[in-house]
Amino acid sequence: MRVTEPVRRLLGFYDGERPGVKANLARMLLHGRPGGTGKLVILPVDQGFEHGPARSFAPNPAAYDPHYVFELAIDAGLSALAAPLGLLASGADRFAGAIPLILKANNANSLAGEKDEAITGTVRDALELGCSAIGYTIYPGSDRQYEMFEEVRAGAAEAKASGLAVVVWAYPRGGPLSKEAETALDVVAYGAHIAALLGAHIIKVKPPSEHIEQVEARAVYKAMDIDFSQLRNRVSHVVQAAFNGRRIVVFSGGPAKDLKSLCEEARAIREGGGHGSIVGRNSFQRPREEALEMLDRIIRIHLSEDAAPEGGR
Ligand code: FBP
Repeated sequence: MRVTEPVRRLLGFYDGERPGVKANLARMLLHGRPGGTGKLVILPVDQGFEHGPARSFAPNPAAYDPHYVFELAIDAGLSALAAPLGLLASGADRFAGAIPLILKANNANSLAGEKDEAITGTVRDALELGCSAIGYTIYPGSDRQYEMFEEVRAGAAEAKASGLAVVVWAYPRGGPLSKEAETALDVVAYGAHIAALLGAHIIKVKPPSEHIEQVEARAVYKAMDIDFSQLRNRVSHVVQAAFNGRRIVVFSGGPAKDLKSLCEEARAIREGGGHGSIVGRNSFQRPREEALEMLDRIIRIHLSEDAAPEGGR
């Protein structure tokens, strides 16, 4: 596919970045059904690591098979598949060239008390697997946040020097942050901004709630009369926090929800200027045909091909 204007514009935001990195960003931005529009729809499958196999795959046992998730991402026409080393390694050869890959290179597990991340993949692994990008989670606010920032800085520097794009899952949690605070608007925007400052090309966040956690931030939102009543306004605010839209921001799907809620969320992401969706559990926990239909709806929304209102299924 030719490099389209929306993709050229996005690549232009990464002033001074290495050509190899830009080529890999373009590879994802030009792939699949969203290809060329400046939007990304990505399948992340690291929940087996993060939450455990049964919690992740028992609702749709076919998804225990890594080849199933490769095929789901390919058949849905997605932009990329993001997963830890072992999962990618099990399909990277058979599906070589069929879908851009993002190596999720650090992982937590829910057997531990405080969530923390171990480095589980290297830049060399990503290159050997033919990945376009490497991805890291950060937990701003956690007791280990500063070490995590240093790990990501080091990993990102090596990735960029090797021509790989860098994706950061910006998930504030731990330390003094309550569950409610993890998705507070000011906290999500703060996490996205930290990810941008750490050098992320693509930033993944959870859709922000109306809650404002920090007292000091609450005063500013009030004084500046920032409208955060609707999800689309909150999405705009987070995109603004990511260098005023100069970094690609995608929003995660979260635990299982109905199609209507997913579509409403995708529409708010589009209206707020978000660059797309990264939907894991809601994709691979549904039976394949239902997942394909759901992903088709989400893609059509991001591509503004969703003229008819949702039927409420
Ligand atoms: P989901 O769409 O399943 O929420 O996937 C997005 C994701 O970021 C995964 O990559 C990750 O495993 C998971 O969310 C983490 O979720 P949580 O923060 O709730 O543990």
